[in-house]
Amino acid sequence: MNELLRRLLFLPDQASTFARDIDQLHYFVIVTTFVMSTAVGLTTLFFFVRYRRRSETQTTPHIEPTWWMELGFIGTPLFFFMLWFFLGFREFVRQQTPPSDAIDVYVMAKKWMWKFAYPDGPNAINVLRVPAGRNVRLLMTSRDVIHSFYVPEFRIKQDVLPGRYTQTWFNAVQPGRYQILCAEYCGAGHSIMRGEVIALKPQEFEDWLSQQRRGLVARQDSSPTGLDFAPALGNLVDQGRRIAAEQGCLKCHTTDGTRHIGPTWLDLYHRREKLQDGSIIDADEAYLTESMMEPTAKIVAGFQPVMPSFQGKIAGPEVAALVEYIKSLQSDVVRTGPSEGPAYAPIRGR
Ligand code: HEC
Ligand SMILES: [Cu+2]
Repeated sequence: MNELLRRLLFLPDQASTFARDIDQLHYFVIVTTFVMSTAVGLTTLFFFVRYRRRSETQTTPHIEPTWWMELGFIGTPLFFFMLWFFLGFREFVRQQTPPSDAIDVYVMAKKWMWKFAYPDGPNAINVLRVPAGRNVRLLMTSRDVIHSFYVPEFRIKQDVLPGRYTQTWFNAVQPGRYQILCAEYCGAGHSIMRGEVIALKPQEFEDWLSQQRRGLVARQDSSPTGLDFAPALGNLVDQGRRIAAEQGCLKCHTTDGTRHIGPTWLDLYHRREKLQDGSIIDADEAYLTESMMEPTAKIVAGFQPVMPSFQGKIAGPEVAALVEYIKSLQSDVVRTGPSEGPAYAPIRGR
């Protein structure tokens, strides 16, 4: 049944763990609306014949529908609309919530290509290699205009915006090659902005990754400074450390837990940060990026809004490197004993 409907509707293969559920909702909506509109059409035809005007003097009687008829006419469509909304929303939330065991890949879109960067390894253009059967999270940003990352076989489509990160995730059920399209009209080359997901067997993926890493090390060794080709290649965390120093972030931020002009970066990732307006946010990738691009959008409680905006001063890959660097600053020792005063508002775990 699934296969028949999929073919009838010309839908592509179902290659991710989302695909079947999304399609099932699709079939449900299509079949219900199809049945209903056919019923309405046939009833209309029947009424044409049955209640046609028979004489010149015939008039239409006035009919007062009963309350239960009204209830039926309003309630039935409402019930279906609410049901679709509920099922769709559940699926939406699932797609918006990447599982915590996912591997991360940074995606940078620009006119007219897709760049993929693995946190501790290689970069690639237009080809995204992932292991089949594993959860993969994509952290995406654009260098110029709005693009949209779309893989029809996976049933995922997510807008990619300049100056901020959006995320999506997927789990490719089988090794294979799947087309990536841009689903947001982004200029003259929009239709050639194509890429490919190559889902490999997990072992093949590991082999590819370690081969790429060896290649990186070799290239790094042969370059006199070791940094010549950065930020195109190399370890994102190391790049981030270098960029933070170059851009002067460390004049205001520390990485050892002490408070300076700005909050410390130690344990910043996923810290539950209290803002000046009293709200509490989770310091995820999106928040970290926003803090660099629009520092005044969310001011951390207890600090002055003195941080300059880095919008346009640091490029997409550099932002990714800074985020990875901040994420790498985790203290795994939990300090016990008397506190030395807050390095930041200690609201974690409240
Ligand atoms: C002039 C000092 C200054 C510089 C330079 C500076 N910052 Fe900040 N930064 C601050 C202050 C003050 C805050 C807290 C107030 C706020 O939220 O705007 C802050 C907040 C942040 C936050 C949010 C921290 C939190 O605890 O929620 C991040 C992330 C951040 N900065 C990153 C950077 C990066 C990356 C750079 C360099 C590219 C940088 N900052 C450069 C002063 C600075
Ligand atoms: Cu595009």
